[in-house]
Amino acid sequence: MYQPETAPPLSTNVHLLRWVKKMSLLCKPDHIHWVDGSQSEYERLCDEMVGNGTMLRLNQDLWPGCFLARSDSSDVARVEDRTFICSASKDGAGPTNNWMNPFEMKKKLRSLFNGCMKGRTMYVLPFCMGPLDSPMAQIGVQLTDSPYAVANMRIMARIGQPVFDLIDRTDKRVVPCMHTVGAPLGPGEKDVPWPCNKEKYIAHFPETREIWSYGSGYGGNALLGKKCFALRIASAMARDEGWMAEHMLILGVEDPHGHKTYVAAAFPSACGKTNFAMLIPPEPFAKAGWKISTVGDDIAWIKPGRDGRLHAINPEAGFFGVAPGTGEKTNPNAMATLRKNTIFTNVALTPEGGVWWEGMTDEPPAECIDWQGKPWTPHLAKETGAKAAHPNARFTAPASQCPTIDPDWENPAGVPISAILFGGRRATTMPLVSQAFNWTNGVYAGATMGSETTAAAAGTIGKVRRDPMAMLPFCGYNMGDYFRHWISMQNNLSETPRIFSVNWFRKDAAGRFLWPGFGENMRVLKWIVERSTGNGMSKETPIGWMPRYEDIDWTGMDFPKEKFDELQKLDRTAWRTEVLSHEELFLDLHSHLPKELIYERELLICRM
Ligand code: SAT
Ligand code: MN
Repeated sequence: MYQPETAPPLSTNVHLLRWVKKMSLLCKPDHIHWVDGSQSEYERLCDEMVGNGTMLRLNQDLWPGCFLARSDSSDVARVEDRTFICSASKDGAGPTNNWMNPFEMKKKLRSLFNGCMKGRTMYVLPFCMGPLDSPMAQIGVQLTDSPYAVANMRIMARIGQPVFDLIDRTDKRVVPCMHTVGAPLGPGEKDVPWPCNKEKYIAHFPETREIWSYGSGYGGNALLGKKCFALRIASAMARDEGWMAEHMLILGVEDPHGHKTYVAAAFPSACGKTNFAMLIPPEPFAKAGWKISTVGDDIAWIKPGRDGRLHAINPEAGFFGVAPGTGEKTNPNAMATLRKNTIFTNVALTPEGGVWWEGMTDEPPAECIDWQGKPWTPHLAKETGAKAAHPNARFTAPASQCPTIDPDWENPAGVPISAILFGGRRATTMPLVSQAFNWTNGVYAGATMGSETTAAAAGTIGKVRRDPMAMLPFCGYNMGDYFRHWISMQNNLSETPRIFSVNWFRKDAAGRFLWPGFGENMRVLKWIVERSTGNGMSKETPIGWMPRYEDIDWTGMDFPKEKFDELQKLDRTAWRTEVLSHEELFLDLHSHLPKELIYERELLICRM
């Protein structure tokens, strides 16, 4: 008779106990471990992973509490073509999602999960998205055979005994999350450092609020609280309950009078959300008293408050940031955040037992071990183009370690949002900044957002695709209904945030970036805050309100007007193509598209 070895459960909830029993009979792990979330448990898990080669302990004098994990070279990013929204009807998932009939998918998964944890430990990992005491928080329990996922989730979410207690004490609904790397071990079989399976399924059941993930141990495929729960499942919950789950950072802007304005911004994966959330104002701004604080860098849950405004929490407790490109010059706050207690994945290892990645320092180390464990030198890089770190290499670091973390980042009521930004990575067409005429016009801007693809997802890089609200890979239901939900949010508000489009990535004819970005984005942010609080100047254009040259604070920066004009230029030929590609998205979504957006498009064409 199959009988896993198990310590006493840490919860008394009968539904939970029954489910864990049922799932263990399916997955057949050798052991069951109830995760208490303690430091000693974390250390034991890390020791075990160091023991079997999943992680390396970094030089503890240089990188206290830090580890390096190297994934299998086939398991390095989210797999969008293996991600499924299994709603009852195909129409419910809509044309932008992969769909499979939920019964068929369950059947498939039940056969894949049968015995999938043999020779391994099944961790019962309770997690809370959002501060434990927040009415906006949501609970999940992830059953996983990946200790790496458990360790990362401990940084990314509130986990362990306090969450079991919450489950026992309240009747809050729990989202069941099944996860396996899909690599059972035969008796006596030796494990590999990064077990995973060629076959992958990241399946979501929005009606029954379930997640099943098979075959991958990486990032959003495996840390199920993040994209799977906090975006795909939560977006469906939010639609039903009148709130919003968005792929947005949240930051605070404090002006020299001490007045604080909170801004949420949607950018696709690997387009600089973390850098923007931790922005350091240019010297003259800092001197004058402008301060930026960080609430979150990836996900925002937003809800109308009793005051008729939108309030947002960050459901996460850590940052799962892109390492390459992060350095003292580009993001010193992120560098300070990841100095200790951080798990690095797929970065390079230096001879002193530290980490390195492209863009961390100007000078690469003379030699290091690359993300796949092979020797790497700058010379080799020059000859073969080999990267020391994988382009989607990540750091998992506690948000509490961020020097600019906002004092209200764990406020259970969230922070009030005054402005929403939509931004893509676009070499052409899109200006540095413009403001939508009103809420519906802003929803149109977000809905038609485009961006060049990045290494955050497996597949082609650098191709412009429509990525509505940066939610294309993360919306758990029909995108047309999602737009309708956005428009209807206005009905429950007495004051809507102002909506802006930004693009830090426009290039000139020679392919050079027109805008330096990073700290200088503060100048754009200042204009945005002024516009949102009612006293900023601008001019009207066919695509929205735009700052004139003199409306931007150029103190301490030599940026000629001609260059600004090029950056803000409305190229009519390019916009013609742009509007046609809006049409393509709209054709795909036609049966669910709100009328408002069709009218917005007509108006835009008339203005052009
Ligand atoms: O791997 S994740 O999905 O968590 C990161 C991202 O793509 O934004
Ligand atoms: Mn993201």
